[in-house]
Amino acid sequence: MRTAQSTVAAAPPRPAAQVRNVALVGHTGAGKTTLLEALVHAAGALARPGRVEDGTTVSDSDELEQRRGHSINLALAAVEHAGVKLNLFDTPGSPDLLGELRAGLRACDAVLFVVSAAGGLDAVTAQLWAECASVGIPRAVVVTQLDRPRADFDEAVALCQRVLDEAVLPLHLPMHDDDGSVAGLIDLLRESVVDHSSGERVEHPADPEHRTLITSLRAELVEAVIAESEDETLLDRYLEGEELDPAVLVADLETAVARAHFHPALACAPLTGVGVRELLDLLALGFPSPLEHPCPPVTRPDGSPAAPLACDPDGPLAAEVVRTTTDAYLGRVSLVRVFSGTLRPDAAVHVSGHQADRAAHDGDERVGALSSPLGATLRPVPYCPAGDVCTVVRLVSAETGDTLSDVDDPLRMATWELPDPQLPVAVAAASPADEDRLAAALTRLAAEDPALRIQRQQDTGQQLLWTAGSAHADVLLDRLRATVAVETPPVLVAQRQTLAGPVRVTGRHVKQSGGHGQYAVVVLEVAPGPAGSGIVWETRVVGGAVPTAFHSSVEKGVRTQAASGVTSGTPLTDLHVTLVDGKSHAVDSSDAAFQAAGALALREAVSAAGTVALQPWSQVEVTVPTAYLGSVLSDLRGRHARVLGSLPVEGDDDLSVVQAQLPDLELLSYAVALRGVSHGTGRFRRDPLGFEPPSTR
Ligand SMILES: Nc1nc2c(ncn2[C@@H]2O[C@H](COP(=O)(O)OP(=O)(O)O)[C@@H](O)[C@H]2O)c(=O)[nH]1
Ligand SMILES: [Mg+2]
Repeated sequence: MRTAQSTVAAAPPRPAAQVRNVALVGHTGAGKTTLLEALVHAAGALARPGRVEDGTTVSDSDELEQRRGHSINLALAAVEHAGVKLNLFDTPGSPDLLGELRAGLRACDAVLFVVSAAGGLDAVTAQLWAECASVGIPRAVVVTQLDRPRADFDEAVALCQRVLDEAVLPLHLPMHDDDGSVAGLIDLLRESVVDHSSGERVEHPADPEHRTLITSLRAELVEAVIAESEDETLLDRYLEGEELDPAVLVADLETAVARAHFHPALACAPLTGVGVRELLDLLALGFPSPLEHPCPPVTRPDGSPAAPLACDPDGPLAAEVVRTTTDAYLGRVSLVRVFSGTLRPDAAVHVSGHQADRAAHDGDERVGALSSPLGATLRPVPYCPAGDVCTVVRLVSAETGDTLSDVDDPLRMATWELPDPQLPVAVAAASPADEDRLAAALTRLAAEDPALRIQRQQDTGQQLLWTAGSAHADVLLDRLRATVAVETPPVLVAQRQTLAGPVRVTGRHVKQSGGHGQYAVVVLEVAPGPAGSGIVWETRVVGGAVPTAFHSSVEKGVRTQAASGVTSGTPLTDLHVTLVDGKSHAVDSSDAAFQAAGALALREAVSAAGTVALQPWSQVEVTVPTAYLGSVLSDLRGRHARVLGSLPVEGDDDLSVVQAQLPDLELLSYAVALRGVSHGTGRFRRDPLGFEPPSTR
């Protein structure tokens, strides 16, 4: 269902100086989608704002989002304000949907942190802020939902200063009516009041009663803003009491934001319209343009060096696919950020890129029409210059994360980093008739979502989706089920056996009838080996009882039998096997006979000594804010883990790394557990350790 109702055609493409790419981030429920809707409406691109509850917003255009009542995809709304093109990215708040968020961060030049005045800050948002800070992405804060009963702007700003950065400073203060409802804003820089109490937006100079409120806050703000000014005399002049031109202050504000030294905080109540216009102004006039954002590094598709790029519409083409969707009518729709050069409709482009364990791309294609999206509504544009974002139809091979470049000047951008997905979900076609459709649907999912890894598990034969968490898994399963009937059997872990104890056994392959080459006798000593040792082979035959030529035949017979298992098809491992003796026949011995004798001997060993079931274990490295270290450790102990140690991350005391070993069975849902005990902030990676008997737990 298409609900986004654009009232205007797409704005013409603008040079990079007049483009702003901004991602809205914040936890689920903070109010991002509602705020974006108000911005789009205020910018004149919507006749009437939609509501999240009704599934009518621009950014929650997907049926799944409408059903769930919150965003799961990266969405883009492109609008115009004050002669500037604003590409506004709405991101999902769940830490499980980090893949969509990362793509949004890649495509934007600045981030707007959306904080609910009634909700507080979550750990994931704080973590994300720190991450943006470490790479110097310009940031601002908007305190939204001011109309809520327990909304407290001052408290929200104080929290941001404490948790995010003390350089978060308000540009406005909310102004309340006698009944406590938000009536408007006090603009600290301009020393004016924006009054909505009449139902219209009316601006007038601040009254004396507001002046006292303004004075001290304004001083701090102005000093922070002009500290970055090119004009070094400004601060002195200000301190000497000179009135500074608000236009000069706004220009310096942009510099201060762009350098990521200062983070303006705005007040907003999108449902009443308060603060919406001011936010649009800040985005258009106070946020940095793509010209101030260094291009991601590029290489040739083979990894050899290429000249660094600048945001230049006449430079070589370098654009990146940040989102891929499939439309019933249009086919594949790719959302593309152009970093250098100009993308034109129907142009031939080189597509290159690769994700871990996916096919590498390196070929030429032709792009179809270009559009500037407003949610699901695609509005045609004639071209897309460096710094801008557009959607492209008809790219067949391009996947999320791939680079588009000139055919004669192929380039590849290093793609953005994503943590390894760690929550496995098994999927199977509900009927044989669905199998082909499932394979096609999985290929499509993989192309759309770099946060997903698809694996056919050799041992168990299961088709696994490795997802970032339960919310991600739910979204993927919903998508699959839209086209194919799938079941989700429990995820199995690989099983192994080893011998219960050492034995000495004989394998006799002696056939009187059946012709040549049927005589082989081997004596083996078979003993369980240490965990993870696999099958260790040794020969200690004296006096040529088994001719050297057949030693490897025996070994092969043993290894093949171990791999296919003896009882219930469970493979055997961690065995030390020694060939100690045997018999051969000058004419009737053969490679095949000695293989058969080796296999027989192993079967003998199993029936004589019995077996022990083994479980796979893995080594995990958990990275978590030190504040949650205690809960993570106690949770690990509850999972029979061997905790090897924990250390602060070098250069960042707020983060700790835990090394532990635990059974794979306990790891099946560890992604979900870690999410819980670390409030969404923990990450882990795993390396297989081998198989161990249950008693070692
Ligand atoms: N009263 C009020 N409710 C809001 C406001 N902003 C969002 N909401 C509601 O809060 C819920 C979450 O909002 P949404 O925009 O989906 O948040 P998101 O998850 O950050 O995109 C929805 O039910 C919204 O209707 C606001 O400013 N005032
Ligand atoms: Mg949302």
